[in-house]
Amino acid sequence: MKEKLLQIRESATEMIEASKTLQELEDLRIKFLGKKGELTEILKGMGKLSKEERPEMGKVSNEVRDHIEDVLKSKKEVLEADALNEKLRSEVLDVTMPAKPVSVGHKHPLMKVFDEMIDIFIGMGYKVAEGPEVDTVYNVFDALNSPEDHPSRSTSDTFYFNDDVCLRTHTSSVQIRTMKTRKPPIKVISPGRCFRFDELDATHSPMFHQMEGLVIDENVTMADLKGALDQFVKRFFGQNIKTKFRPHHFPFTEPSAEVDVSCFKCGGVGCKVCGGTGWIEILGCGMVHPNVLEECGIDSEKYSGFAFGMGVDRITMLKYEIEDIRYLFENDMRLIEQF
Ligand code: 2U9
Repeated sequence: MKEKLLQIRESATEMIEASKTLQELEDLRIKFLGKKGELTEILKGMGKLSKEERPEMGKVSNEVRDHIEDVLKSKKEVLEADALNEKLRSEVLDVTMPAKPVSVGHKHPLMKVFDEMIDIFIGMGYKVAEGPEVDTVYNVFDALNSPEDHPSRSTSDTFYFNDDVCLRTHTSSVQIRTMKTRKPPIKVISPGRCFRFDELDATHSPMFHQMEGLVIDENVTMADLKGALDQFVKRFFGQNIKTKFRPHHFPFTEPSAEVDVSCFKCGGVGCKVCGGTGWIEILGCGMVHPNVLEECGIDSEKYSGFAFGMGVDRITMLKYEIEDIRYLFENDMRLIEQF
């Protein structure tokens, strides 16, 4: 029995020393010290020994078990230390390595133009007014002095939810809401999305973007309107840009005008951007119609005002020479990243 114990001690020591992983070590612990382990099996035979042999064999078997446990423990410490060193080596972080580029994204050209316009008008003392894209027919048409039979009211031009509610066709509805909730002086711009029943093609989209402005105070004149818009144009397109006011008609303004700017691409000589005319139509404007003032509870004898409106998609396409409005809505990064 003693020879067997010593033979187990030797083979266990060899196999433990040769083990490479913690699992191998655990398997060897079970092989030798487990319930059905080789040492445990030997110890089960102790009962067959004579009374004289038992103390000696018991001492030897305890020494063998203690030795195997010691060898297992120290080997386990070695393997754990190796595993930790390997983990630390594999996870080493070289802080001098260049950082992975983080793609930050890119502002859409429409939003760049909106931000530029808003900055200019805020710099001129305007506040930004916002309102719902779904609004009442009253706010979109009636309060703006729009005749009942005006073509813009037809279902072929406007998206209706019912007879009284539609998608706004301009942000003028926001100006109406502002005039009904604030007392003059009023000096606001209303940027936002608008909707018209148009077929999508290179120059039309059922959803488009507008920037409107409204100034209401005492003694506001057409000179104030011309001065304000000339300043906006010079700050947006360049100080050398000229403006031309052409008489026009809108139901909500009287007198009304359309404003052309000298071509910012060719300086007025004539090119593809301005269609060879040297001038580009940019916006519409006029003095707020007295009916609109009165409809909003503003005394048209005491107050006057001007308003203007421009299509931001069109201006963005002109500024960046984008030939098809649909490019603005496809979110193709090859376009967006160019500006
Ligand atoms: C109120 C009173 C008057 C806003 C105005 C225009 C002229 C104009 C168009 C430009 C291109 C719409 O996007 S577009 O198709 N707009 O020409 N808009 S005056 O007049 C107002 C607005 C609100 C209370």
